[in-house]
Amino acid sequence: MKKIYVSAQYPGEAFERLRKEYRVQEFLGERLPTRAELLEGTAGSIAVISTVSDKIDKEFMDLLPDLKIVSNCGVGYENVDVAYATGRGVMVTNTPDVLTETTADLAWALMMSAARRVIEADAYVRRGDFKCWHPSLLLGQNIYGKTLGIFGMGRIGTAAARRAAGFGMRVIYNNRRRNVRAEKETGAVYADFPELLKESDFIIVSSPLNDETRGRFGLREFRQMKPSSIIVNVGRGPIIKERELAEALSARIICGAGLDVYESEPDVYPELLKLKNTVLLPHIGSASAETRIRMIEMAVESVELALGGETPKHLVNPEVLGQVG
Ligand code: 8YV
Repeated sequence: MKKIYVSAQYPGEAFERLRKEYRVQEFLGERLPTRAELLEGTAGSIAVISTVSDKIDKEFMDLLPDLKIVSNCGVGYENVDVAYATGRGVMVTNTPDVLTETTADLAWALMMSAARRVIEADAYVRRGDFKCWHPSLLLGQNIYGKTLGIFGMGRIGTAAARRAAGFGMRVIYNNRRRNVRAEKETGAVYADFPELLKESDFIIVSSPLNDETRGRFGLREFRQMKPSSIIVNVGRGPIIKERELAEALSARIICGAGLDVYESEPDVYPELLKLKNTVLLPHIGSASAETRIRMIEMAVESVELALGGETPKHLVNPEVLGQVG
């Protein structure tokens, strides 16, 4: 039987159908494979279901002469050398849409937790410090009626913007290009980058990582933001310079931050861990049970289609089709 390698353990029954025709080798357990384990485990595979933590580069692909598809279980795929895959005739797919609303929910959870100091307040109660209510206790700031700035108005940014209607917020956004459909759907108004920084009370970063977005937020940008502002990142860690964010937060250049992603995961810049005005999560944007199951089902479907000689729905390198025999 031909081999399909899956680099993580997933909930649900997504592999049952595949097992009838292929040998499915999963990396089981609560961690991901090391580089050596990955290169060894994938040997002989014709398809790999990867996570965004697996580096799928030239070295990886050169070890797999029969590889037909890399089905990346995540919407982001910056971990895959797509150009090299295309040259090698390897299809690359991702799992968009199914995780959009789940990730937008988490952006809001981060924003609300940071604005209303939810994590600090929870710790306060658990420590046994709640002895007496006081009018100055743990004062946060309103979300209702404020200005939300979205950096990266793709699917997740649009879903986050849509939620703002219930909070009477004005929404502005910055994106590589105007997104007229999102404007119609959410009432968001395009702003240039300096305007986004200056006007927003909350900024949600939901863009992919690329040459234009890498390191886009640093001290220079934080200095242009309101001292009361809060920044949330559910996109990719390297869009924000973590060391400079920690500096801006401790000097109160901005008020707070909510991060789900980090510059060099799973490491977190140590100064951030010491700050009270940050909410730090371990990359759980799409981590609801329902969504994780839908993601892996979508990743499996791509493998089935590709190996069955059909075009997978979420092919990120359609140019490869001319080369696949
Ligand atoms: C995933 C993500 O949890 O989809 C993405 O790009 O960052 C997350 O939703 C994770 O990447 C799984 O591979």
